[in-house]
Amino acid sequence: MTWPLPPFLWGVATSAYQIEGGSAGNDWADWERVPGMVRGGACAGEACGSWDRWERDLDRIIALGLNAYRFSLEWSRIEPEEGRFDEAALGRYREILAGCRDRSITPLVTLHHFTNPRWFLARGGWEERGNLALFERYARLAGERYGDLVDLWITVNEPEVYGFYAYDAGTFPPGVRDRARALRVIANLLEAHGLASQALRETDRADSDGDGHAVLAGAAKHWVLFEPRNRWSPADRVMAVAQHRVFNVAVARALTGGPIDLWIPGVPPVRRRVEALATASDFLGVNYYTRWQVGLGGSEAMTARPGAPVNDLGWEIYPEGLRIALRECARFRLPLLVTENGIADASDRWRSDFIRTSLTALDHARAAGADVRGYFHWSLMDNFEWHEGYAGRFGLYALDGAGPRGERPSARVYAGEVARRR
Ligand code: IFM
Repeated sequence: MTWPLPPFLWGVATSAYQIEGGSAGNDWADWERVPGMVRGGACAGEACGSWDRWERDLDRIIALGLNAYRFSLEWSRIEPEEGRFDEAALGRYREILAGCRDRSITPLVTLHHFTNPRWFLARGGWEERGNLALFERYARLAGERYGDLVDLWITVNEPEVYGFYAYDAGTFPPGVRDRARALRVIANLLEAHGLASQALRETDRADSDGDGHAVLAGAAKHWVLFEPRNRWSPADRVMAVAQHRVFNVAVARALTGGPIDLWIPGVPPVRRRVEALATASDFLGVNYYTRWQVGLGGSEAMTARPGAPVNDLGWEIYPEGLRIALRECARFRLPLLVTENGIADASDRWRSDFIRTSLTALDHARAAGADVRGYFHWSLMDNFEWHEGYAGRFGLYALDGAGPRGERPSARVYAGEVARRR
C-alpha cells in the first residue's frame, strides 16, 4: 500500500488500564485482587488519574514538543455489559480525541491493550473463535464514533505477549498454563486484527487530516531479540531460533498479510489462512525493549546477558538493538511505526542515554532503508505495569512527583532529541 509521507510522528504511548484509574469492569480489576498475582499486592487503583486528568497528559505531550499520542480505548468502559454501550464513556474518549486535534496532536488509537471486559472473558474470551464477532462489533462502533477524529488505528497490542502471558506463563488473567491454548488464543487475536481492520475500513470513512486516507491500520508487535545462552550449544541455538520463529516471525508474517502458522515443538500447530488478514495492515507497529538469552539449562526461561546492565525489571539495557529489530521488521515490506520503546528506570539513571542511543539506532535503521514513520516512547508517565505492579517505572514523568511537575530530567533529553530531528 502507498502511504503518503506525513510529518514523522514523534510521540509517547500509554494504555487505558495502565493510566486511567477507576476501571472496575475488566478481567484485570478482578485478577489484581487475587493474592500473589501482582508484585507487592499492588492494584492499578487510581493509576495516573488520566480518566479525569487527560488534559494534563495532553499538555505534557505539548510541553515535550511532540506531535503524536498513542493511547487505548478501554473496551469495558465502552461496553460494560454485552451489547450495552455507555454514552458517557464514549463521550469522554471523544473529548480526549478532540483535545488531541485541538493541540495538533495526531492520535494513534489502540482498540485492545491486554484488558478484556469481564463479560467477554466469562464467554470464553479469546479462546472462542465465535467471540471474534464481539470484538468486530466494538471496532465498528469505534470507527463510527471516532472516524472523523482518528485515521491511525492499532487493532490489537502484542497478541503474542497476551497469548503467552495469559495462557502459557499464567501471569495475566485468566492465568492458564497450557501452551496449546496459548497458540489458539494468539491465532484468534491475529484473526481479530483482520476483522477489526476490515470493520474500521467500512465504518471510518472520514479523512481527518486530509492525506487521502481515512484509515491506516496496524497491530503492535513486541519484537524480542533472542540469542542462545551458550552459543556453542546446539540445543540453545535451536531454542533461540525456534522462539524467534514463533514469537516474532510467525506473528509478524500473519499481521502483514501471510497465513497464520503457529508452531512449537510438542504442541499441535495452529494453521489457517484468514482472508481478512491479507489486506489488514497498512503498517507494522514495533514494540522494542530488550534482548533475551534462551536455552535449555537454568531455572529461568529467559535471562539477561551475564554482566550486562539491566533495568529495574532485570531486562538487559540494549537500546542499540532497536536497529536490529527495525532491520528485521523491514523484511515484512510495510511501513513501520515504533509503537513502544522505553526503559524501567525509577532513578532516571539510564533513561537519557537509552533515549539518545535508541534514537541513533532509529536514525541508522532509516538511513539503511527501513521505512519508519514514527517513534512513540513508552511511556509518558509511570503507570501500572501489569503483574509487576508499580515496580516498573517507565515514565518520562514520575508518578509521585520527582522534579518540577513530576518531569524527569530524561524528559528534557527526549524533547531535545526530537527537536533536533523535527
Ligand atoms: O507496559 C507494557 C505495555 O503495556 C505493553 N508493552 C510493554 C510495556 C512494558 O512492559
